[in-house]
Amino acid sequence: METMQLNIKGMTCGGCVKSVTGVLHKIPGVASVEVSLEQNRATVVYNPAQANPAQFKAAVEDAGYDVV
Ligand SMILES: [Cu+2]
Repeated sequence: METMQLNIKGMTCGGCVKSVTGVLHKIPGVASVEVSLEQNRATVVYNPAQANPAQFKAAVEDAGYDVV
């Protein structure tokens, strides 16, 4: 397992945290997701054989947020 952090722009409330968490969790190979609204950050634990950071960025952007 590997851990990576995404800096996310555009989250304003608990609903945003939920949707970001949800889209990241849906990606096969993602083991855990922790999203901090205060820090504008998502911490993703994933299996690098199944998932890669480019997918995380795309999923968050598809949900309507920016990855910086
Ligand atoms: Cu929101």
